[in-house]
Amino acid sequence: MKHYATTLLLLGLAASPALLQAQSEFTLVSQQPANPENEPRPVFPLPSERQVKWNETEFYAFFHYGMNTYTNSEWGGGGEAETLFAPTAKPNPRQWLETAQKAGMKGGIAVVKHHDGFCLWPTKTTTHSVLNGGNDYARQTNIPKDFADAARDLDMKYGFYVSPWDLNSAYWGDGTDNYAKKVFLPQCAELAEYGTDQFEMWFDGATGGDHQGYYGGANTYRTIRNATLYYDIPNLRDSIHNVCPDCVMWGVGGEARWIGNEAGWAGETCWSMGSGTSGDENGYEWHPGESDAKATNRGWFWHDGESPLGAERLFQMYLETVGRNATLILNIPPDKSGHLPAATVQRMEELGTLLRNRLGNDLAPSATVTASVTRASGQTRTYDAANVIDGNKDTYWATDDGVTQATLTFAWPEAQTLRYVAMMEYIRLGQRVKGFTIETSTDGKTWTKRGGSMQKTTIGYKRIVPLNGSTSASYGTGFSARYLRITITDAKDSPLLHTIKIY
Ligand code: FUL
Repeated sequence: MKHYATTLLLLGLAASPALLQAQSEFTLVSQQPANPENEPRPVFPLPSERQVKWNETEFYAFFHYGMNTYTNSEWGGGGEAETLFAPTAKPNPRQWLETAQKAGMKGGIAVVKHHDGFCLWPTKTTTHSVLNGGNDYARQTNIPKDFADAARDLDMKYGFYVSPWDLNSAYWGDGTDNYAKKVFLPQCAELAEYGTDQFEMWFDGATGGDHQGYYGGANTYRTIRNATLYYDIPNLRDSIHNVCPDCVMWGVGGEARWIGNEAGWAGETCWSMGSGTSGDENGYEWHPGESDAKATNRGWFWHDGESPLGAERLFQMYLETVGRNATLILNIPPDKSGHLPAATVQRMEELGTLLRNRLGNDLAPSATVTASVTRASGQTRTYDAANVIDGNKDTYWATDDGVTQATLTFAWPEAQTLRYVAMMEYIRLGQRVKGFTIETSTDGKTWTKRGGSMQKTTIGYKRIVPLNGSTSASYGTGFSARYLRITITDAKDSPLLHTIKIY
């Protein structure tokens, strides 16, 4: 009866001109666009081009240097006399970046203004700057210029930390929009002039509160309610992107997120959407994680007597951040001479050696790789398993749309000693993988699961799995095997992997 009534209703509707019109529109919408390359359908949200490039920077340095270096402080109050800034030598950003490069880092972010408001460049926006510093080295200091020049010379990425909170400025938190208009946006514009090739501007989200500030002599406590509105972030983001198209606006800027701790770890499950250590599988915006961590045992700024953490601990941080779909910005503070101390330089060299020795000799290209399922080729491109070992990040292995389980098997003619597997998704079409396993075998018949009790869920931009399941003692003796099998057990849609490296 119900079926009969529905049929009548449909017949009646079919005669209506409105429905005919709707039907023809529907037909148009449902026509599939030509897809000669048989490219997989995207899984939204997608990253912007600048976010992809930013992710490729992976591991970079943070350099906290400024007024606090000379006052043994972490958060100055903003009323410090400019003359207290008095480097004992000419600050040397080139040495900072050279050291970072030795550690295997691809770039760095220099703090050029911290919350105390003291500017490390000859700004026109305030007198609280190097121009009124305590000696000739101070007055000749221009960190953004020297930093950008050195980075270009060394072929490294660079960017600046410019604190939106400003404990020196009379305007900050005064109930008007003067601060954004007269100080903060002009400062960002000045900094953009030091190079259109910046990869990140770092904006901390501090909103004032229970820390007393100078605020132009008011010596009081101030708070703002909404950082995004107060700093006019949408406007700032557009203006910076007009000048620096690849510059990701971190933090309040909204294009990359804080990983939720300062201890150098991301969640084993880590989505590039949402917030915090694990992100959100269903987040509606691409918002990848960056982990800011200290390589020394005290504050962000240099304090006499401090020392760098051990290379093994730093390597563990690397595995728990870069190896878990986050970037790692590792802080190495210059001392009062404006140089990195010898102990820091040595530790960074040790870290670089560990990274090269452990994650530098990829065994995957010497294997034959086969997939249980492979997407049909397009006119000029394939989606074959071999794409994951061709050294090209633009070619990837894929299954057909909707096929979310598949295996990739690596086979070597001789047994290998295996310790780590690094996998990378083709994130331009979205983050997809939700579950995987890794197994090894000596005969291709009996398989043993590897990676201990670690969650084998997300991959994202990059996931590195220590096969012994430990990030703190990951190297060990390794596992002897002729075969390694990766099984994608669950994904939002066809898994797309562009690179797999096996060490
Ligand atoms: C925080 C700041 O308050 C710290 O001083 C430091 O700069 C850190 C990296 O970000 O939000």
